[in-house]
Amino acid sequence: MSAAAQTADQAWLRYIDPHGAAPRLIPRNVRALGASPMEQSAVQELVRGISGLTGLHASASDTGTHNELVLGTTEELRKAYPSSTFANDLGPESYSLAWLPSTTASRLVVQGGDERGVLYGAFALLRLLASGDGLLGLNLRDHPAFSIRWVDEWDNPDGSIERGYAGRSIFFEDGSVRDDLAPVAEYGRLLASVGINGCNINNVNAAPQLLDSAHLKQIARIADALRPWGVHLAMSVAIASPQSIGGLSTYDPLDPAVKAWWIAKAQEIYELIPDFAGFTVKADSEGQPGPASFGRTPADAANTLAAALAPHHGVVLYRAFVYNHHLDWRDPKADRARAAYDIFKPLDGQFAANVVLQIKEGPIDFQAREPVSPLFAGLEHASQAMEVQITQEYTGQQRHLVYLAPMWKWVLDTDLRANSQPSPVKEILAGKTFHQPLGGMVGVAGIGRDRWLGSPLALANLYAFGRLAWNPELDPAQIATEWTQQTFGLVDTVDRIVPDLLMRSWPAYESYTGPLGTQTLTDITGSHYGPNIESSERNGWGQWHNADAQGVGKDRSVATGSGYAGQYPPELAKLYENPTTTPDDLLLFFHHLPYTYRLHSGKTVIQHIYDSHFDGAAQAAQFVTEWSQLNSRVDPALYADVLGRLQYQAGHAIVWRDAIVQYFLKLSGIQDDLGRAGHYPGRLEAESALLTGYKIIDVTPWEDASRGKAVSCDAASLQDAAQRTCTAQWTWIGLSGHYNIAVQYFDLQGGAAKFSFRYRNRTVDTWLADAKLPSRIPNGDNSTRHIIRNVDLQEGEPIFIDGTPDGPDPAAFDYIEITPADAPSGAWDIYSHPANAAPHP
Ligand code: GCV
Repeated sequence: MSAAAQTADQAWLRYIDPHGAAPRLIPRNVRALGASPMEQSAVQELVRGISGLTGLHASASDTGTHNELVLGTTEELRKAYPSSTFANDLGPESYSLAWLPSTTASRLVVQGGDERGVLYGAFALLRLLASGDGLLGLNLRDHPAFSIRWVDEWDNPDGSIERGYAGRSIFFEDGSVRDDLAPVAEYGRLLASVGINGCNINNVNAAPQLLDSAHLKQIARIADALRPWGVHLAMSVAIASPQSIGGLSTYDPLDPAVKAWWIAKAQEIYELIPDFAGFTVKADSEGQPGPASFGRTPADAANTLAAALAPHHGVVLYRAFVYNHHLDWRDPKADRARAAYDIFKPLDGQFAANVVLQIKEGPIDFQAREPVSPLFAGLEHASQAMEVQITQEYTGQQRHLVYLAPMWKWVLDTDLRANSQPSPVKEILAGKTFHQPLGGMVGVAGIGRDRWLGSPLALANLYAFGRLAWNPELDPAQIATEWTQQTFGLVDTVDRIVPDLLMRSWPAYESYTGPLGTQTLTDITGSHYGPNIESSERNGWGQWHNADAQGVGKDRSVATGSGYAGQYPPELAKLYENPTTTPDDLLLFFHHLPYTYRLHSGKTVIQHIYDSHFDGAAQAAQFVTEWSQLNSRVDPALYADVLGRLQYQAGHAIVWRDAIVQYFLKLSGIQDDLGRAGHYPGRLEAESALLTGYKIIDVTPWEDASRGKAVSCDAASLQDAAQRTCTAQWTWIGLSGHYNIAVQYFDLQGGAAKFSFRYRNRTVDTWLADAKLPSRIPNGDNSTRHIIRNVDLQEGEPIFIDGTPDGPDPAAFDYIEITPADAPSGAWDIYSHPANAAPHP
C-alpha cells in the first residue's frame, strides 16, 4: 500500500503497544472453520491485530494445532468439535468468546451466531487486547441492541460531500464511482470494528441518475468492497426518479406505472447487489420532491418503495425530517419543531412492516442542544431509527473538538414516559416499548479522503456512534477511554487526558455557543459555523430564538405558545409547559422569558449567558494547556496537528464568546455582574489605531467583530502601490514588561493575506491567512487568533501590524490584545491581569 493510501490504521485500528502493556498470552495461530469472506476478514484482522499488539508473529492456518484461536459459526463449531458444548442460543450478529475446555489443548474460540457474529467477535477480542485486559478465563458473549446500525454518507456523484469536513468522497468523482475503492474496503473495516452493518452511500438530497443502470453497475463495486466486512450498502433515492430518469409522466406513488417502475428498479438492484440493504428517503423537505405534490402522504410513498423491496428483504428508511421552510415568523403558533409530529403521528399504523421512520434526535436540526424529539413516543405502530450527526455540521465542523457521545447518550437515556410507562428512547429504538420488528441508529458520518474525518480527535465520534448503536448502555467516558487506548496505545497520562478532554468538550461548546436551549446561534442561512444571532430570525426557516429587548426564547407552551410542549406524553408535557419545571438547559427552547428571570441555578438568564460564554471560552483555553502535557507522549506530527486545532478552537471560542456577550449586552442593556461584558482590558481596537492604507469597515453581523468594526486594507489607495501593505500603529502606554500579543484577524476564503507584527524597526513575527474557513467576507466564520509570545515592550514605544492583501483577501483584522506573558491558563484569560494599554492618541 502506498504511503498516501487511506487506511483504517489512520483511525483507531492501529494495533500499537508502545510500552508493551498489552497481554501477550493469546494463541497466535488463527484458524477459521468457514471459508466465507467475513470469516476470512476476521482471520486477517486477528493476525494483523495480534501481531501488532503483541509484537509477536501471528499467522493464519488451515490445520488445527494445540494452541490456537478458532473462529466459526455455532454450526461449524459443533461439526468440528462434536463432543464439546457451545452456546446454542446465539442470535444473528452475536458472538461469544471463550476457551474450549480441554486438558490437552489451549483453544480460544470466537463463536458467531452467524458469520457476521464471528467478525464482530474477532474485533471484540482485539478491543480487549488493546485495552490491556488479560484473556485468562475469558468467557464473554454479546449481541447488538439494534438491528439497524447504519452510517449515512451525504456524498454527491461529483465527489463533493454535503456537510462533509474531511475532503472529497471515497465513493464518487466526476459523476462516476471512483476506480480506486481501496479506501472503501478500509472504511468497511472501520465500520465492522464497531459493529456498523449498513452504509448509505449517497446524499439524501439524492441525485436521481445514481439509480440508472450504468451507475448501479458501478455501485455494485462499492457493495463488493464493503461485503467482506459485513456492511450492507443502501442508497438514498429521489421520489421523483420514475419521472426524472424513468421517463414516466408522473411520480405519484399510487400510480400503477410508478409502482411497477420501483418494482423493476428493485429487481435490477438486487440482481447486481443481492444483499442490498434498502432505500433512504428525504421527500417534501427543503425543496426535495415528494408525495405531497400529488396529495399523497409519506406513508403512501414509503409503502410503494417498501413493496418493491420486501420480496428481497430490503427496508425503507423514511426520514421524518419533513417541514415547511416558509413559515410565518410573525405567527406565534407557527413552529418548525412541531412539524415531524404533526405530519407523522396521524399516519401511525399506516406504514408497511419494512418501513422504518428515521427521526432526527431533536425536533430541529442537530443543534448544540435540543430536547428529544417527541415523535419517538408518538409512533406506537412503526419501527423507528434515530438519526444523529457524526459530522459536526452545527457543532464546530471538526475544527472544534466536540465529542458527541454524551449528547447521544443523554437522548438514548431520556425516558419519554409514553403511556406513563418507562420508555427510554433506547428501548423504543430497540422495538421493545412498542413491540416493533426493526429499529436502531443512523449516523450521518461525512467521512472523506482527508483521514476520514479530517481532525484526528473527531474520530472518537465515529467510534462512539458504532459502540452506542451496538450497546446504548455503554458509558461515553468508557467509550472515550477505549478509543484512546486503541488510537494511542496504552500510554500513561494519554489515557487520562484524552478522555477527559473529550468528555468536557460538548459542555464547553454548548457554553460558548448557544446555552439554555437557544440552539447554536450560528449562521443558519449560510455556513452553520460562526456566530450570527439574527440569522435565525425573521425568516421562514424556523430556528427562531425570538430574542428582543426584554427577553429571549421561543414560547412553545400549550397555554400561550406554539403548543409544541403538548406533543410529549403527559408527564413530560407538563414538565415542559411551565418554566419553573423545565430544566435550565432547555428552558429557552420552550419559553420566552425576561433576561431577569431566575434559573434553577439562581442566576438570571442574562447572567447565565455572560457566565457560560466566559466559562466555555476559558475551558477551550484549558484544552490547549491540557493537551500540551502530552508533548513527547504521542506521535509528534499528531501532537502538533491536534495542538494547532485546539489553539484555533480556543481563539474561535473567544470570537463566539464576544459575539454573544456583546449582542445580548446591547439588546438587554443589562450589565454583567462581574464587569466583563463589553470590557476587554488589554484590547486595542484596529479602528482606534493610526492607520496607513487600512480603512475602517463595518463587519456583518456586527457582533462578529469587537465593537462591530474592523479594518481592511484598501491596497488601491496606498501611495506606494508597489508595496501594497497597510499598517496600523499604536503606542504602548502600559508598564514595561513581557507580553503576549494576540492578533484577531479575518482569514477569508481565497487568497492568503500576509500579516506581520513589527516594532523597534524589526519584524518580529509574520504569518499567512491561509486556512480554509467559510465565507468570503470578514465575519465570525473566519475571525482567527494569532498569538505572538513573550514580547518585551517598553512604555511609550510604538508597535505596528502590517497587512498585505492577497487577491480577494484584504488582510482585514479586528483588534490586538496585549496580556502579561505569564497570565495563567493560557493567554486568553486576561481578566485577572489587565494590561494598561491605550490606543494611539
Ligand atoms: C442533506 C440540514 C442540513 C442539510 C441537510 C438536511 C437534511 O438542514 O443543513 O444540508 O441536507 O439537514 O438532514 O436533510
